[in-house]
Amino acid sequence: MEMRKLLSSLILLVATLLPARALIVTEGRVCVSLGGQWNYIVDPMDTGIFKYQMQLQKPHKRYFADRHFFRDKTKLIEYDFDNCPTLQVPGDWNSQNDKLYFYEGSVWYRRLIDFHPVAGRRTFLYFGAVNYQCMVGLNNTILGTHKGGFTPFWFEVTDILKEGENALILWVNNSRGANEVPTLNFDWWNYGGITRDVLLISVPEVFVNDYRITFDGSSIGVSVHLDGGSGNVTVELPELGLKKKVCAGKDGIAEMRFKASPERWCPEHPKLYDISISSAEDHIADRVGFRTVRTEGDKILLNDKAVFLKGVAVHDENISANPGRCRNEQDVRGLLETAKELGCNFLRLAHYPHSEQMVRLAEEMGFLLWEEIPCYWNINWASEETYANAENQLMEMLGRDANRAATIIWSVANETPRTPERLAFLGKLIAKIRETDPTRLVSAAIQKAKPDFYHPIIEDELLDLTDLISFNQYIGWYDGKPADCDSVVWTIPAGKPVVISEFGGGALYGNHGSEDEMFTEEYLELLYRKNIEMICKFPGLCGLSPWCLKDFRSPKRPLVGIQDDFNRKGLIDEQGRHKKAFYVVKDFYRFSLFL
Ligand code: GCB
Repeated sequence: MEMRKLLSSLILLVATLLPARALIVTEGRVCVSLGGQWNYIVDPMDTGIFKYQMQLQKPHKRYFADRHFFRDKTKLIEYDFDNCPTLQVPGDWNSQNDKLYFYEGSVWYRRLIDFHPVAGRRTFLYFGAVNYQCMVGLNNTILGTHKGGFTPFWFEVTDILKEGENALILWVNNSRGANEVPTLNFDWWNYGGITRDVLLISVPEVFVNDYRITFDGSSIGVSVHLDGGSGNVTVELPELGLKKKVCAGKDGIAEMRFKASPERWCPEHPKLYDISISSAEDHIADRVGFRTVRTEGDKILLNDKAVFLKGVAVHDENISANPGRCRNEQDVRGLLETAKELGCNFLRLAHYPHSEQMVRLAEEMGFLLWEEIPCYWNINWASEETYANAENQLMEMLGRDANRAATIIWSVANETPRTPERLAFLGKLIAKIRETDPTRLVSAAIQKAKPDFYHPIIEDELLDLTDLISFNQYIGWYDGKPADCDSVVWTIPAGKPVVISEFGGGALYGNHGSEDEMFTEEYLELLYRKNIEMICKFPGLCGLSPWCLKDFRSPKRPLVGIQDDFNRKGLIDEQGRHKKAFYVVKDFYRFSLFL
């Protein structure tokens, strides 16, 4: 079998064996961050994988075998981690070394860990995200592999870590692939590397690894999962005066329900309560909000009241804070503060799962969230492997953010073609969400049907399966001129809430000129005025997320002097400077003009 295929089936196998449960990272966890400077080796020819005759060898034995092996026993004399440069982890490689700006391929990372085992404790190695796929080795053992660049995964390493020095080695590869999720073609920077936190988590033999909390309007349900055994579990919500002790069954699950009428979480009042969960030896704590969300006809009801989603779409990139992917809370805070200034109560976290820090901080600051996986444009709908990968990414996102009140929408796809294969694929993902999490709304950003320009039609079988009618449209940019917004007549299905998941255009900050000239701030300002006027007439309109908050890097945008590798559809530029269009949206949100 061809080497890539073998590697990819190995990766898939491990991915499907990952536990369905999340490993919740929250207060009370004893964590050591492995962040910092990691040695790295760029390996564009995958020398660590192939023998010189390109046959598959036992995966990466030489590379996972510590520096001593490296130095003394291999012929790979060129590959010496000890004298290699370093990269900051978390952090993508493209923004840390000019030579890696466009790099898509393999990089080896090594981090030496000084470890002292404690009797009776288990240790997990946790990765917030690694883009796109990786193989992880500790000392001489391959722990496993992971695919999908935006969701967390972990390995138990209790029996592998040893007293003293340990070598953690990762093979990370961000090559795009036709069968991958996302696929070959997408409009954002393919930042590679260990982009989110790496943690060593220490827990007792039997520990609380996951819990799920739900609220139905009159009672709170809590399901706790113990790993490693069973025993009593105590859940307490002190501010609500609630406390219960339940014995977990053999499966480690303890379920309980509390009658309660907590203050509701909502954007104007993002109230969070402390929750504490204890077992005989373990204790974790978290902050949780309580709200209900559902649709009724063409309304979205948050806590039984109609809500209008004043949104904006955001990428996980804040170049004025830090080049490349956001690395920490500081980086995402900047994005959220700008969205607040814009007057938003809603964010579309595009086009892949953002960091847990983003989701948690957004919740504290009172944003409703749309979260999505990168089934973007035209992935391989017919492939079972591609499906398994997409479902795995979906489940990892759902697991990580299951307890976030802010998240009200799971979205499965963006601008995908209307084919039977794609309908079957996305239909299956939607069924999986309904089965795993019936408490939230399901959506997908669709496209208008290829129409007569003046009579766009929203028509897609997928809309029978989603809770919202969400679509992207670019009248005034890819389609016609801003003034055309006055004359197009839309046909949009009735009966469900309509959320415009994208509209917008490009402008270079500071590029002033006539309203007719593309890429000027004046053109974009007019485009926004006209689009908002048009959109506000859509029956059933419940919200919008203009594309997008901030100019973002994209290799698809080379126009010299204007784009220079940035998609210029931000309301602010990459330095944070506000374009005129920002104020159009801000006024619209503040005064609810046209609504
Ligand atoms: C879209 C995509 C988005 C692109 C945007 C654009 O429809 O969903 O990812 O970045 O258009 O700028 O063309």
